[in-house]
Amino acid sequence: MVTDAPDIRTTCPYCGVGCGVIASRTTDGRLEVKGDPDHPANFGRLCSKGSALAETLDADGRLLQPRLHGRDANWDEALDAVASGLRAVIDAHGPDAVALYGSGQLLTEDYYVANKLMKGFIGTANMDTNSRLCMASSVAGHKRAFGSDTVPGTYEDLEQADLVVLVGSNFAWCHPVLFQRLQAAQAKRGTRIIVIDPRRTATAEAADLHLPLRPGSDVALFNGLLAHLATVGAEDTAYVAEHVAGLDDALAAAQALSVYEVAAVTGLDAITLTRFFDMVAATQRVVTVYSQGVNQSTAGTDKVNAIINCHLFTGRIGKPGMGPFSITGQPNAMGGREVGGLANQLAAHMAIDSADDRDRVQRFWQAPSMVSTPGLMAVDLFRAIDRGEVKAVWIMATNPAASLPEADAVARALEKCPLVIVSDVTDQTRTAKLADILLPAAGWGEKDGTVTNSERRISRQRPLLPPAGEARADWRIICDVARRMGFAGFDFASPAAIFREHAQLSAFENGGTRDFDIGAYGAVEDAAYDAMLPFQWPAPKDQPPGGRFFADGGFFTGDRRARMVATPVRSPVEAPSDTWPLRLNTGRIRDQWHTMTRTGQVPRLFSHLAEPFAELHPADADAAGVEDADLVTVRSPHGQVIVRALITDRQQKGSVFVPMHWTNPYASCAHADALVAGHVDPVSGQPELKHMPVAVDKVDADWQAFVVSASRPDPAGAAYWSLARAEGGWRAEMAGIDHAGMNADRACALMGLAPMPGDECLEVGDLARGDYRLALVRGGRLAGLVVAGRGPVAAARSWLADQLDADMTGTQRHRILAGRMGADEPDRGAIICACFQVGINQIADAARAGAQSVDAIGACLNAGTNCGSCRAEIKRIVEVAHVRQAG
Ligand SMILES: Nc1nc2c(c(=O)[nH]1)N[C@H]1C(S)=C(S)[C@@H](COP(=O)(O)OP(=O)(O)OC[C@H]3O[C@@H](n4cnc5c(=O)[nH]c(N)nc54)[C@H](O)[C@@H]3O)O[C@H]1N2
Ligand SMILES: Nc1nc2c(c(=O)[nH]1)N[C@H]1C(S)=C(S)[C@@H](COP(=O)(O)OP(=O)(O)OC[C@H]3O[C@@H](n4cnc5c(=O)[nH]c(N)nc54)[C@H](O)[C@@H]3O)O[C@H]1N2
Ligand code: SF4
Ligand SMILES: [Mo]
Repeated sequence: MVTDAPDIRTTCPYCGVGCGVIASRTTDGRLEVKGDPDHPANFGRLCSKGSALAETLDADGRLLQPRLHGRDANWDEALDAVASGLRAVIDAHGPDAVALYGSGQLLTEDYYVANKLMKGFIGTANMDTNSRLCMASSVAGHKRAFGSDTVPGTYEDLEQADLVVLVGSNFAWCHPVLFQRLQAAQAKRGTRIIVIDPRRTATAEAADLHLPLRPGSDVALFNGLLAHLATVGAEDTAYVAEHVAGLDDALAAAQALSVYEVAAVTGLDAITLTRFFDMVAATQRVVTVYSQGVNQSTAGTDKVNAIINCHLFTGRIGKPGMGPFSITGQPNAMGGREVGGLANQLAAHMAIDSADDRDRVQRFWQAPSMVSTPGLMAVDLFRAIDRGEVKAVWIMATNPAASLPEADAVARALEKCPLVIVSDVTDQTRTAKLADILLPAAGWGEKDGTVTNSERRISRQRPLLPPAGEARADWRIICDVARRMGFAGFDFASPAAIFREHAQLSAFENGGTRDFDIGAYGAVEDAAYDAMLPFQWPAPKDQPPGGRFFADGGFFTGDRRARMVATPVRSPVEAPSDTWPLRLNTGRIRDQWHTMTRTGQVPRLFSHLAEPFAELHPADADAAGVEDADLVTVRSPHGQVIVRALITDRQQKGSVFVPMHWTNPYASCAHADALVAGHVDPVSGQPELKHMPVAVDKVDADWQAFVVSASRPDPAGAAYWSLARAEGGWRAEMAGIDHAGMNADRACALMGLAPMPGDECLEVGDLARGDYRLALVRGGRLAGLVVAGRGPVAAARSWLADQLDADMTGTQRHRILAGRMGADEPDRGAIICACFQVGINQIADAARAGAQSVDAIGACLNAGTNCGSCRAEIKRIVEVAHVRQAG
């Protein structure tokens, strides 16, 4: 029941789609969220993560007070400590001995003042951000091609295209609402979809054509495409003649390989290649969407330019349904680029290496110590910390000890660093645990400001609640520190005041020379800022906002022409060898967000995948002597993880995929980035996070257990563990190499439950004989359960996880102890639809009973009818069920 308290319109804090959210209050005081039907990014839709936002608001583990060297402190002490700590390092070692490492999860206003403080006042460009791991190659590719970091197109292009090519993008899981818009267009206008990804992802399942290319071989593929486009005469000669330079060199590089050589490099057969080439050549309205399979590579910038080359050559850019489209990851990756958050940017799309730009920004800011050279990029920055050259670092809204390559070395560098300041909403992250000074930041639902999505649309994030505890907005913390350091220019009364200055700078001496201009908002009043509707840039004063770029040229280079760039074929830096035979691919799963600090609070977001895994091809598993559900180590020279083997033919031979999400609060040893080397793209500085050679070996555990508990399980003594939330408590997987056996005391300890008088401990079996179960019954209800065995535990996990607090007085106790439901309670199997908690077995049963399509499944089970994130998987389950039936 919703009260008549006014609804608040805000923006989802997860991916770069930037969906509008409406929050309302129920009569019992809870907040509820739904998609905003009027927001032009989502028109009312939300994905599984967005739909669960309300459940993340009272997260435990919230950091509620500043902390100095492990003790609680008040804000005055903390801010003084930050200001005097930074000042002392600057005085003794100069400004380049301090650094700030930010995030695409900061709001534009936070980001703007952080960048201003570092680059104009402290006087160092050692301000980088996690966008270095995310968008840097796209930024560099845009700048090489367009002279500016411009995304030419809009989301509508996906709906107006006849062919959408998704390169290195698991769109169905990572940009689910945009994927739904694309699928709706597919149904309506027959848009064809091509997916270029080494893995057969949920996105690939929904495609007309999937190209499972060899990891890292995209440049060869797009060079091959360019050569083909030239051969068949697909050049837009007028566009190229008027607006493009560099054709000859780019074409010569592209023609260096024959189609057979392209086939050999990419591992694709010539027929598939030709089909791809022909589809692109024959279609005018083509959008090429690309993401981390492109950016996170030592050839990332070349991959971006190889893609853009094809669009420039055919003039397919900036027109309805056409263009290259770099899709952003974080909610404000684009805003961070606008304010110049990267170490090689200045502000408002101006460049550090331009004397004119430096002069302009200096005059605008009245800056006392303007930077003159680029600063250290993320990977180098943490190496400089390790060498002791950077002695103070302020980390905001990111978890580098988990998300940077060579993560264990990053953690060691932070341990050594004399002054580590961390602003976060939680104290649970690996990075927060290494902080000298911890600053509690206001989180989503408390913060106030703006974000910019992938299509350059600026939307408001509005507060729904007061900040938890003593938490404060990041912009305010930064300005307070700046003032304490004696800097003028940080007397902002509100985010609106910062936004005005940001907008004024974008228009300052611009006159159409820079793409980023939101001068129309330079004098926006507080009330108008509060009420601001989503708008797209450019939004210069007195001109209509938004739209596309470059249909008629007008590039931001000296001669206003775009550049086609010669992109020679290179391989990933490290090649697999006998010692390290498999390529590690890393990335995302559908229902978790990065290091899980927020999505990890929500039980249903664990129902799809609850444990860290390594996805292996059957042949590679065989070679390593690994069976499905075995525990395995994945090792590289930099570190190791222990995860569950998942053997599927979706994985290509020679590759293994490990998700990036599981960090220490949720798993004993699963940091994917502990394995990855810090090789970076020579142009963009973005690390190669997807191609690391590794080895996989089986772990011989003495025992394994599946645990459900009303308390947080305590895995002390387990060599492996992973935790997940369940309704009313927790679920966990554990394994041990000790031979201590299992008894009621130990099982209760694993559940994190101390038996109390009146508790009943129901025990069955004996681990020595291979199978042990214990249920702890409190007040007649299930309080905890351990199902243990010698190998991987077979149990109906989703069902058991739902039995916490179940009545244990009747037949249920036998079923629970057996680890299986009765015939009258069908096993849903692994949950596919997180919104309605519909499992794989239910979907397959319905398909066998006649439901032929995703919509038919929706009609009988509701699955896939809310957020739609699972529709691609439902389609696959329906197909497999029908094939099995036919066979
Ligand atoms: N559910 C969820 N959604 C998210 C996020 C999240 O944490 N969870 N994070 C957000 C963020 S910050 C980002 S940056 C985006 C990332 O969104 P995506 O880029 O779509 O996600 P990833 O899983 O990192 O990688 C995409 C794909 O690249 C493929 N790939 C690997 N190597 C290559 C290669 O050499 N060539 C090609 N063509 N493909 C390759 C991988 O197999 C993978 O399927 O997602 C955003 N959305
Ligand atoms: N191996 C591998 N590594 C990767 C990737 C990969 O694909 N593979 N992807 C890379 C990419 S694309 C990205 S974007 C990064 C993401 O990596 P991170 O940025 O490290 O991941 P998050 O878990 O999102 O970290 C955000 C932190 O900010 C906190 N936070 C949330 N809101 C606020 C706020 O308002 N203020 C403050 N101060 N803090 C807040 C959260 O609690 C959390 O601790 O990972 C990169 N690392
Ligand atoms: S697609 Fe999902 S995660 Fe991305 S902005 Fe929309 S609701 Fe949020
Ligand atoms: Mo990202």
